[in-house]
Order: sequence, then structure tokens, then C-alpha cells
Amino acid sequence: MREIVIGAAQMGPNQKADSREAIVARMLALLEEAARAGCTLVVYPELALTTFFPRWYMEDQAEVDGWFETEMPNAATRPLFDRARDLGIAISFGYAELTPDGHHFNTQILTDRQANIIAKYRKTHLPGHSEYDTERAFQHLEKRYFEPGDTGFPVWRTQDAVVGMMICNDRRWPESYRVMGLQGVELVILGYNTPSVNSQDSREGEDKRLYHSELSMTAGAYQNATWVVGVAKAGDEDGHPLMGGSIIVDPNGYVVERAKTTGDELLVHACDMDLSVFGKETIFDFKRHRRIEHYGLIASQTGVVVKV
Ligand code: CDV
Repeated sequence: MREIVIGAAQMGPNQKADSREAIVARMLALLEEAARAGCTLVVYPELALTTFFPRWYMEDQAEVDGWFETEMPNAATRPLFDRARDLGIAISFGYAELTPDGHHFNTQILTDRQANIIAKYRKTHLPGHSEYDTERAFQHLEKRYFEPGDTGFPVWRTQDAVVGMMICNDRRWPESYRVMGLQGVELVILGYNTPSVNSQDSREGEDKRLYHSELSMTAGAYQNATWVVGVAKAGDEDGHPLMGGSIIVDPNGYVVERAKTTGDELLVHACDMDLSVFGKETIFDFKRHRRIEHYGLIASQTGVVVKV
């Protein structure tokens, strides 16, 4: 048995006015709870250190850059890294990254149990739009503030497991899981910020949003025989509701832990990485069963082309 006790640290809302320090204090409280529960890995949401600022239209680049981190760890997050090192708990969280050469990414990092950053992933699938959209009930300006990630979907070996990351919208795309599946992924960790209502269709509310989120993660888990840990930032943020629905999914696609609230809440599960072996050696033994001669369009064409 290769067991990792994982804490999915769902976070309640971060208001615009909240300081990084106040938010990190809440992350620390979740970390302490995770330590008491025996976790060796704690996963926090996408853009964990700030409000989900892409809902706000900004023209002043200095204002935009105020939501980004230029180094990690930094003064605000160092207490989290220090405490994680003391407790021997690996952490993973999302933040807006501004690189030394001026690139803007929606990023997630993963540490080892000594708080060294061992992995960095930059979000591939950026939803939304880049200009103010008068047709929407609220804005989703990820395409304005971020560049598409340049990392692809690598995996890393840590805690005796093959681990990969994705961020929010990536979880809806089977390609994200499969590229990692082809590298033997056993654990996918991801954070998200998903509005409770569709900005382009007010009839699409929380029930359907939660269903699609869970459907995506359970399918990704099953079809690649991997654990998936999906962690929300939830609740009323700046007057805009974000859905919760954090889950831990086993390699059979079963939800084994589920958030009950839309606030700060820790889900804990002892995840046996060996549970992914059976699926990988049988129905999803890619080497024996995949027919790549028929999959070319997936990697050569982006949009739909109807030829009939
Ligand atoms: N942060 C996100 O990527 N949110 C998207 C919303 C806009 C649909 C998501 O896929 O949850």
C-alpha cells in the first residue's frame, strides 16, 4: 500500500480588501487541522492568496500587477512554508505569477515535505474573454490578465507517487488528464474558482454547475485510473457567489470525500496510490488498447470542422 493522507483545503471567499497575511492565516489554520488529521499533503484552491480578480475589469497594468506575486515564497506566504516544513506537510496552492521577465501566469505550485517547491504548473485552458463584455452578467477576464501556460502537463514523483497538477477550467478537458495519464499519473491535484451562475445564461445555476464539475473530475479519474483532488474557493466573494463542491475522487471515479459547506473546510482522505494499478493494467492499459492512428485530429485541429 502506498498511502498519502491528503487534505483538500477548501477556502471560503477572499474579499478584495483582505490582505495576503489575513488569507494566509486562514490557510495556516487549515494546515494545523490537517496536521492533527495526519495529512502529509494539503491542497488549496486556484488563486488562493487573493480574490478572484479576473471578475474585475482593469485598464491600469500597475493595478493588475498588484494581484500578482513576483516571488514564491514571499513575505506574506513564508509563514505557511515555514509551518509546513515544521509539520512535514507538502502543500500545493494557486496564485497569480508575474515572472522576472514580465510574463503573467495563473500558476499552481507543489512542495515536498520540507517546503521546497518541487513542481510548478501554469494553467493551460484560460476561460473567458479579454475585453469588457456588455452581454455578460459579470466579467471573466482571465484571457486579459494571463497568458496561456507554457508548462504543458508534466508529472512529478513525490511521496512515492506520480503527481500532476491542473487548474480549474483544465479539469473540464479530457486532454488534460490523458496527457498526464500517458505519463502514469496516479494523483491529480487541482484548485478552482467557479461562479455559481453562468455569466452568459442566468438559468444555469449551482446544481448544474456542481454536476458538470463533478462529472469532469470523476470521468477524468476513472478514464485514467488516477486519484483526483479538486479544491474550490467558495462562497460570496466581492458580492459574487462561487460554488463549493470540493471532492476527492478515487481511481474508480467514486467520490470518497465531499465538502458540505462553502467556507473554509478540510476534507481528509487516506489515498492508496496502489488503487490506480488495476485500472492501468486492465481496461485502461493504454499500450494495449489505444488506437492512436485514429486520434490525429485531437492534436492537429482546435475547432470543429464540419465536412459533411
Ligand atoms: N476559474 C475558472 O477557470 N473558472 C471556470 C468558469 C469560468 C467556467 C471553470 O471552468 O470553472
